Amino acid sequence: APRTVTHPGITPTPAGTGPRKPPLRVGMVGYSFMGAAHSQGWRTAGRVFELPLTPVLAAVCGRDGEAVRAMADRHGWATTETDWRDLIARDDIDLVDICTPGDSHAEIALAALAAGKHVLCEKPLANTVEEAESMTAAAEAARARGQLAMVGFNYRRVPATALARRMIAEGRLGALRHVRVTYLQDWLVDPRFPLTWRLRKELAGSGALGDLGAHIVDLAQYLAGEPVVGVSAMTETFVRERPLPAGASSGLTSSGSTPGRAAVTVDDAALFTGRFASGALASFEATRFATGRKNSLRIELNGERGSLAFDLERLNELAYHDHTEPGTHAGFRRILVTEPDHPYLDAWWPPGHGLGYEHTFVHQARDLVHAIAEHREPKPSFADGLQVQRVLAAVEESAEKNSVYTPIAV
Ligand code: SOE
Repeated sequence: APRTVTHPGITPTPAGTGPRKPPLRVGMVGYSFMGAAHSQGWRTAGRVFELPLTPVLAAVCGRDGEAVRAMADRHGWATTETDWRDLIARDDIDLVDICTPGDSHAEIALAALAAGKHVLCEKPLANTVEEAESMTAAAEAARARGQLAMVGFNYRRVPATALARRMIAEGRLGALRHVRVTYLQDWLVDPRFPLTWRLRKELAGSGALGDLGAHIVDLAQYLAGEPVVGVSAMTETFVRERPLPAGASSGLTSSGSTPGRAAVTVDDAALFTGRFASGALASFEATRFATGRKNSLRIELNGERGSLAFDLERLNELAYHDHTEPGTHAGFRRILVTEPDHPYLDAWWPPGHGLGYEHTFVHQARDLVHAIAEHREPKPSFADGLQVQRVLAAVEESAEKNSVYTPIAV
């Protein structure tokens, strides 16, 4: 039987109105939480933004044929595959979008690049520095052949964080002194929560560190415009054994458990301090045990001319303190990041109408399409993902050595 399943009623309709642009035919591997988020991105980008290429939801791949077909129907993918090798072998796919757990990122990305595809890979880029190095080397070789690769750190694409980057690049903070960043969730507090893939080192690479820490390291480096060059860290696994899960899950939700139990092999929380190349100091906290904190990513940057602060739970706002103003009325003020001259916002709703989490994936698709059409390296590149991976590895090394300061090669 043919393994490619075409869906009656779903044709790979290019999104968007206006004159038809050449298609960018996307094949996505993985169809759970991130697969759904990326689907929204690919489906919507060409409907909102004027794009040079039209994303086409050509194929989605997952091992469970029935489940992946249901996902394809729901999200508008034209065909399904049950083996990613078949997806990559297809000559009607231009870009492979990897939304699987970290243990398969390197293998799929290397095969996709070798097959001539562009690649988008979810964060963290890989589970180890070695894998990230081989992916980066392959991406650089592929770039010479006109193929491009990007890693999916979507929080760079919140309009408020993109505006923060613009303001920092304009020099509004002056020399940076402090970066303070936390990413707090609480979905693991219950010790009965089962041992899903996110709690197994061989699948996820690490725990809160790779899942949440990767985001805040990338965001801090992106906003600061420079790398972290050394860290001093502590990690902890508070609940060391958990029940085995009853069925498949996105890793974040419990689909019930079995009587069996096994060891948790990743960290529940990671705390570290870091030093930037310029000498600015940073503190990082990533945890799945901060009761009451659901998806709380906060970053504050203090420079000699001013400060900026962002909170993902109020993502349409950016707080700004201009320290050059007279002290009598200086202080943090709230910028509502909903205006047409703010990043990404000219294409959305009339001024004042806010955006949410899913829009970051639309912006990610938009930015990647532009980079591909304009033959520019997309950011964050695999090299940026590798740099984050080096920080994560240094955190683990430092934590193992009782927080000894661990330098990072940049
Ligand atoms: C779970 O901790 C998670 O879904 C992460 O995997 C995502 O990268 C983050 O954006 C939200 O939280």
